Amino acid sequence: MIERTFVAIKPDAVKRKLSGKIIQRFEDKGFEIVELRMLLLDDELLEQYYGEHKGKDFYNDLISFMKSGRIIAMVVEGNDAVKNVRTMVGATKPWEASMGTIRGDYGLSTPHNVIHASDSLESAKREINLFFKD
Ligand code: DGI
Repeated sequence: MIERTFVAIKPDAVKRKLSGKIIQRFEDKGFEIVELRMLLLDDELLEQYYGEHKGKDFYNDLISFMKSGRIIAMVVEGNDAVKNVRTMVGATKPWEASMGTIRGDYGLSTPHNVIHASDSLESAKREINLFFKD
């Protein structure tokens, strides 16, 4: 089924100039980038985005990392996009992510895990609304 999912290239990857390569991987796989914007996140947006992790020991680290530079927010469309994009992204902890996945190939530590992708169709809808309200 054709779906849309939300993807964010995180500040570490933007700073390391990996954005082009990452976008290329989605296009090479056959996905369509249907929305794209570069932005600096503020506390209000981050609280809505990562609110589910509030109170966890890594939360403050995660928030300051996500504010440390610009991100690239994208809507990616294609066959079973939520599941297939998560497979391309790999495990949350990049040292556990398989080689050949984006985190496996480009990441080494948390919170610097290169990329975010929605984990369900409901999260995708919520995150797309959050980042592409207009
Ligand atoms: O959907 P994911 O990004 O794979 O994972 P998530 O939604 O559970 O967590 C969001 C981000 O929070 C994740 O990309 C990195 C960070 N995080 C999650 N679990 C841990 C973590 N950071 C640390 N340091 N330790 C964790 O256990």
